[in-house]
Amino acid sequence: MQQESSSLQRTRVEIVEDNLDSFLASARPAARALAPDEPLRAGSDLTARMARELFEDMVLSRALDVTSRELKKTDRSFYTISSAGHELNAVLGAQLRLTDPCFLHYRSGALMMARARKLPGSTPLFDTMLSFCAAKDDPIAQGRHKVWGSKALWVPPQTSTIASHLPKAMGCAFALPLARRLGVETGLPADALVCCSFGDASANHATALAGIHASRYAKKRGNPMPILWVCEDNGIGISVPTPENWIRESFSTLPHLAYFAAPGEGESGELDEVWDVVRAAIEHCRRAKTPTFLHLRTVRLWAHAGSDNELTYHTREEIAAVEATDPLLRAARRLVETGAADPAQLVALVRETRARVAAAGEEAARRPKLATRAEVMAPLAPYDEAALLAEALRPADPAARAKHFGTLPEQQSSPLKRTLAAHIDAALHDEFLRRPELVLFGEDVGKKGGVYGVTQDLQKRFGLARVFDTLLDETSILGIAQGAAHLGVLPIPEIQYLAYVHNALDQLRGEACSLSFFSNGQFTNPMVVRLAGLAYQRGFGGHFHNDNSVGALRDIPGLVLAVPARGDDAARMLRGCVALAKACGRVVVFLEPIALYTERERYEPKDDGWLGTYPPPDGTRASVLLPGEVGLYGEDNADLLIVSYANGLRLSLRAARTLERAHGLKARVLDLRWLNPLPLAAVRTHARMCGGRVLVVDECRATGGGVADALVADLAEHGAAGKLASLRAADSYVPLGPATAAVLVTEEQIVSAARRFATDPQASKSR
Ligand SMILES: Cc1ncc(C[n+]2csc(CCOP(=O)(O)OP(=O)(O)O)c2C)c(N)n1
Ligand SMILES: [Mg+2]
Repeated sequence: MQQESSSLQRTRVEIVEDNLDSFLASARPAARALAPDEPLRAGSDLTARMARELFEDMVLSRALDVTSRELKKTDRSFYTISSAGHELNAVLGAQLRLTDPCFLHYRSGALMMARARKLPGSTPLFDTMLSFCAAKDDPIAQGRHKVWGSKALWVPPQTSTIASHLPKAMGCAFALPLARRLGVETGLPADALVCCSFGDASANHATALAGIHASRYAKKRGNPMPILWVCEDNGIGISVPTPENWIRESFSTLPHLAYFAAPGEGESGELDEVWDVVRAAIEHCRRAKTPTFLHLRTVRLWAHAGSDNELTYHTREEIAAVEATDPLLRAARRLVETGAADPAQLVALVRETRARVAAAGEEAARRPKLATRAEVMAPLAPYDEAALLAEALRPADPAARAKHFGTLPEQQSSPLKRTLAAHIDAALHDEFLRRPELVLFGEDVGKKGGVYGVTQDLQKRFGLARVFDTLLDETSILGIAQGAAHLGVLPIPEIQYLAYVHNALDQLRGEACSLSFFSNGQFTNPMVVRLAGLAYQRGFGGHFHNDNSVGALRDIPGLVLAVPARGDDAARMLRGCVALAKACGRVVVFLEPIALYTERERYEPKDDGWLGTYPPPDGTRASVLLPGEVGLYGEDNADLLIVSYANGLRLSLRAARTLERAHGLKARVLDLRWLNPLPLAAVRTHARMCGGRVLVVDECRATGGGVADALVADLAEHGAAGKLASLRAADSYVPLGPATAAVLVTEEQIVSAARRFATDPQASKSR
């Protein structure tokens, strides 16, 4: 089957190449050659010179596809999804500016070739070959993935997840005017637009629809939204045909979305006609700053990828019929018949280009690949401690603080002792004061200040541009965050509940956190995602407001997960998180335990032991907490170490007091604070000090949803001397009402588990 497939592909590649060659060999020059600046047709903007350049870019893209497939036969290239049949997108590459950011479909080879032409000295041919060959010298991804991307060309790399780039492209368009308003230097002119291309099957994807919809919504709300959506419609997604006219019917009559079709109705689809429609679409989008949908008709040659045997879903006749409409063939015919080029000129161009690309392919295939784990992972989780500390410890301006707060939060007698929620609010005010590039947005964050009113006055104090409500769509919220971050805005997107981040998780997992990896650190989308979550809310509940699983966040490579339990910690950790995003470009999730937002009591009713005094951003090291820095309660050399976080920390502290008072057992309690990466070194150190006797109290799910697995395994593997045990929540959704307690970890369980240490001979042996 594989054999048949590859021989089929070779044959089809040859047939398509032969079609072009035979046409050019037999074509006759036009009666009159066009002057270089003459248009191909009266009224068209496409001149002979530009048409020849376009054709060259199209041929170059095609030759890259052919060479990659050739090299694949000897396992020297690793990617055979081609741009073949889509080369008309070169027209976009030629007409967009280098200052129009582009988020591109994977069949954008010709667009990239045409775009690179605008940047003297760029080497798109060789760069692409390096990428096909997964060579370390690949300038965008070092071979980590075959992507279209270039820092110099303002093309952030996209992942293979179809449609997942539309929300961030929308976010980038949204943030263009925002950045200007905030005074963030983007290097882009006031009339820049964002181009985002995708396939026709991808246009059905929820994520694509989210991005397009959000752009229309923004327009309806009066926001400028200069985004050019380009659907490269080849009529098929792998093997499933898109119904006739589906794209036009779906997108041509939507409010707040201008629609352009290339070729338009009644047009024959000639290069110059496509050129003129594309020009009109770009001009409209740029001038009106409005979402604009360009429906670009293409065909797909040579199946979905080299490994796809098209004969399983198309007949040979159907395949040949599509090949007859090859855009290269049509463009060549148009150039010749209009006199824009001479057939002999084009024959030479095709021959020379193929040879050039083949030679580049041989050279690229010889280049070294990433080899070690360290090399592969180098751009995954950048951490520059010096830069981070410089950013985190930059003292706030006292005058600005005095003006903003009146009485400073650390001095206000009411409330001098603050809740977790009030600390987060004050810390956000401080960060907003000293970072003009900071914005916060999400559902209900404006007047309401988030569902729990944590940031109730933020919008009032910092204005609608910096604190704003979004539409109700988590995918779009995270899309705005990524797009804005691409432009240098520092976003704090807010997701209402932990359970609802799962709704849009791929925007963090597949997209935001992978950007630095797939661009070798050249593109980053720093952000601090505020998330309210975890269980133990009294009187309010059900699973979706008490979600207690962090597994889906913990396994995202490069993601930092911060979980404060107390107010003063939260303020200091938030500073560390914002600095980490700013200085190192990291994606951070700041998970706020809802049940502790307004908690006052540590041990007894009205003891106010869970309140704290606000630590001001005074530039001291103590004003900031960084990943790896844990919290400690009680003396070293205790009978056991209890390791916990968030609600579990408070339960553990209460249990520790009972253990000491009622049972004469001393427990030291360690607050992890950071759940990804886990502060394993600190845990090991403090475990040792307590004779290796460790009880992990994990309020999240037992299997994979929490941290106990990882902590116990790490201690065991590092030769913990004493007994290890853990308490974990059940692998269950959290029910409504009092039944909640049945699945969560309780204080009583902690006391009993700790007491077992005292009676366990194995534990006492090692004391
Ligand atoms: C979210 C997601 N689901 C499935 C896939 C597998 N897949 C890759 S390409 C593709 C078809 C895309 O078709 P279309 O959008 O029309 O683009 P084309 O390849 O035709 O240019 C599919 C299903 C994927 N990459 N991402
Ligand atoms: Mg398609």
